[in-house]
Amino acid sequence: MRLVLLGAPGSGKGTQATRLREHLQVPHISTGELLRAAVAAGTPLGLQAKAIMSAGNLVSDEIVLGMLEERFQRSDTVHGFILDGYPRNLSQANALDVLLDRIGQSMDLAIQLEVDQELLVARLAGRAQAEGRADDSPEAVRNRLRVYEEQTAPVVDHYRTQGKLAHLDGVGSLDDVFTRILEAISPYADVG
Ligand code: B4P
Repeated sequence: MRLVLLGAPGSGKGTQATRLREHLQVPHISTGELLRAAVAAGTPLGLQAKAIMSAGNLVSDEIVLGMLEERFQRSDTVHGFILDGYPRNLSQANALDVLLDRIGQSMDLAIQLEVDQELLVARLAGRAQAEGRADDSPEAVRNRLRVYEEQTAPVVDHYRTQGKLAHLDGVGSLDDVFTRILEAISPYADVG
């Protein structure tokens, strides 16, 4: 099945996508991870993205779409995928629809994980201590939450309008949230 995970930074997208990958046996495609890999490898794209990401801003639509198109060319995506961190704005949502249409596919479901702001900040502060990610500093987190509200929140309506949105409570244990996601995707279990 073809799934998009939506939610603010710290809402659990990456965390739950890792579990879903095992369950659905389809690849987990995280644009954040693809970008962090480019930064770590010091590629020209990575050098361009590094400062933008550290400040908590969005990398340009062209760069991210190019990366995604390249990833979709790999044969492991034919039976589906879990997209995490993309689309981040309406222009990316429209570009994704066009891209999928071109390869004869369409999204099955978008899952939105809802978590209140105070808890998001606490989760990201915890990760800052554990992993030291540059964009988990208090200042970058504040900016990422603002960017989410301004640019990414409208993407939720894009999928709601298409009748493809499942809005879920993202608060609770990892197992609780995972169970809610499994319930939401169960009608699509046979989608190849
Ligand atoms: P991402 O990598 O997408 O980072 P994120 O929004 O922080 O989400 P992530 O998946 O990592 O965290 P999660 O909520 O699972 O993006 C990073 C940056 O890359 C962006 O700011 C941007 O610069 C760039 N970028 C990425 N995609 C882009 C795009 N399409 N266009 C332009 N730029 C793009 O987890 C967070 C923490 O919460 C973890 O520590 C986890 O353990 C904890 N947690 C999760 N679930 C929990 C639960 N139920 N209870 C308690 N803790 C929980």
